[in-house]
Amino acid sequence: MSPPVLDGTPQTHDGSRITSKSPISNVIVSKQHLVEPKEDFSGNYVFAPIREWEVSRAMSQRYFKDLYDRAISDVVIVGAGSAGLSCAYRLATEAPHLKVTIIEANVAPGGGCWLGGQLLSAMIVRKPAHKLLMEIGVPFEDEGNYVVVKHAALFTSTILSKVLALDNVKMFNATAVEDLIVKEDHQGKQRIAGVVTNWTLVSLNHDTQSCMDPNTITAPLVISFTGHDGPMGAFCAKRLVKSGLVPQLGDMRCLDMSRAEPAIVNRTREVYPGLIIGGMELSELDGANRMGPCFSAMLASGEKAAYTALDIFNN
Ligand code: 48N
Repeated sequence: MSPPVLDGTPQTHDGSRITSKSPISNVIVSKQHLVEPKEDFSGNYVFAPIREWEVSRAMSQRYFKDLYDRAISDVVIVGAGSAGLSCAYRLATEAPHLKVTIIEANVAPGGGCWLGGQLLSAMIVRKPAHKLLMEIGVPFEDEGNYVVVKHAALFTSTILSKVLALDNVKMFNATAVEDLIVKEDHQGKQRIAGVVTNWTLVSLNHDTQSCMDPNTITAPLVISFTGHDGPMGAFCAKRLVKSGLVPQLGDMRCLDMSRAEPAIVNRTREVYPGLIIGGMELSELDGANRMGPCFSAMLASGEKAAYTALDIFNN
């Protein structure tokens, strides 16, 4: 066996060089020489060998295949907070044939649901919204009219793991929707037909660098849950107003937990042809009250939006 090449040239496991001209079979050779890794924690822990370019290719091959594949999606969900994730779970499980693509601006999906109110950890969910917790297996304390999840992150990490495990869901986090695609349908009526995207760090720096043009994802239906605060809160609602597609924002009203929660769930709807808005973003569009540290309406609004989308696709 020739000595390992130390000049950084990629090589197969048995030391022969790999160059960009190497036949793919050379690369596959390295897989056939799998080292049996030893889990010896006494100081002889051995990993199976890997090359840097294998890691790079393994990541980029999958990411760009997903980006290519999801350039045409069936549904784009904007925002992976509690409402967006509840919608993604319900829609993607009810309709496994639909290509559901989630666009989340933060590196960490979850929105405001990693904690309860005022950075306290417990999460309150009023019945009957707690049924989703039971379905996805989130334990809670039953307090009669409501339940308490001991840590909001337990809900968010659980639903995130369920959503990301679904074959028909792809999520692009650290990616922002920075505009909507608008098309005329066959009757000459305008409708939303997809989203305009960029990596979030680019979207937040358009005034530091010019001409960082965006990408697009085409879809017959967009469902937006971009929340009411944060750097891009209520994004799609504001975009509708700025582009003259709806007259004005209603602006979120003061806190009234009892009134706010049913209002947001019952009014989650297709606010413009091709665009459903739910969660706290809807409070900004409609002028609904806020509910504060109660997540019941987020879960139920997400599910309502999913069923609304299914009705649209089935009619
Ligand atoms: O958690 P949020 O902010 O939004 P919701 O509607 O899922 O849940 C709202 C809830 O957390 C509350 O605000 C509670 C109930 N409080 C009520 C009250 O009275 O204060 O998640 C929105 C997500 C975030 O992860 C953002 O990063 C993301 O949307 N986002 C975007 N993602 C992509 N492109 C964008 N333009 C964009 N804007 C926001």
